[in-house]
Amino acid sequence: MYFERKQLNNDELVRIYRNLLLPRIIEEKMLVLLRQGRISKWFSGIGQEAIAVGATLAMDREEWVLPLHRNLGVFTGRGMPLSRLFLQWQGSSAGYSKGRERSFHFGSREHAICGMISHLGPQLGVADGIALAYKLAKKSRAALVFSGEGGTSEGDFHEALNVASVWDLPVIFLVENNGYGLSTPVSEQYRCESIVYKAEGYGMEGVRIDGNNILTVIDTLRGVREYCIKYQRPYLVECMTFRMRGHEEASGTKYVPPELLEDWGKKDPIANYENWLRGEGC
Ligand SMILES: Cc1ncc(C[n+]2csc(CCOP(=O)(O)OP(=O)(O)O)c2C)c(N)n1
Ligand SMILES: [Mg+2]
Repeated sequence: MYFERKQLNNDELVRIYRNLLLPRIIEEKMLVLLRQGRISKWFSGIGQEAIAVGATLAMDREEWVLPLHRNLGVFTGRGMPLSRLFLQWQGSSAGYSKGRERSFHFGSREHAICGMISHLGPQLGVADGIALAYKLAKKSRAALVFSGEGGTSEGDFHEALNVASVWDLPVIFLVENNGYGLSTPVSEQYRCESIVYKAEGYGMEGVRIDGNNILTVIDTLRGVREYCIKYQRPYLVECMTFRMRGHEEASGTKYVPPELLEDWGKKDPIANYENWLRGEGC
């Protein structure tokens, strides 16, 4: 994996590393709590952390982000207190959704995070609405919304891209392409070579990047954000990665060819960045 530090100094590189590591450490704790029966469900983002963390770091702190079920790095990236996050996952009334749910279906106005509902797709249109509000108020802001590659087969995805393009909305559609939507591999999900082509179909710019390279994600999203604000246009970013664990912890990975897990294991976003940082003397 090739890292380019560009204008980043050592302190900034280390700050990025801490941000990248935090969701991994939390997840490792959650997997223990799950086996102890202290939480009931967990969607793992292990191996995909560079996307949520990098994209969140690239946005302005006040800009709305609309994450999904694997994007713990958005919540930690916005500095949500860990005590309340842990209460949330344990279904406590002191959690963000007041004990009504124990997973990732929650947000926080204070942190400009718009919580998802369980259905895949609706938040894409909500992001259009947020971007429209920014545009009407002439604010130099963009909205960032996540989708899995599976979610791009939903009707909502196509409607949201089309409206964003026709109405010139400053919204970033970030597609996390992790190879599987539940047990459905990409080859059975769609037949275009890249999801960027779906953006082109709606007259929108797009780019495919290595989603496991934290510096690539940050640099790309910073540039894309500036583009969306300056030109008042939407943009699609397809981040290539892999789902290293089951869809959720109860479902396993029996249907995933082991060699894929082995290959992608070598592309781990944290191990690779850490090795590079050591070489840089950070
Ligand atoms: C409209 C809708 N259909 C099906 C589901 C059930 N479901 C939840 S997550 C998921 C897989 C989504 O795959 P993808 O979009 O690739 O995201 P990933 O889980 O890989 O991050 C499915 C089928 C749902 N929540 N909503
Ligand atoms: Mg997927």
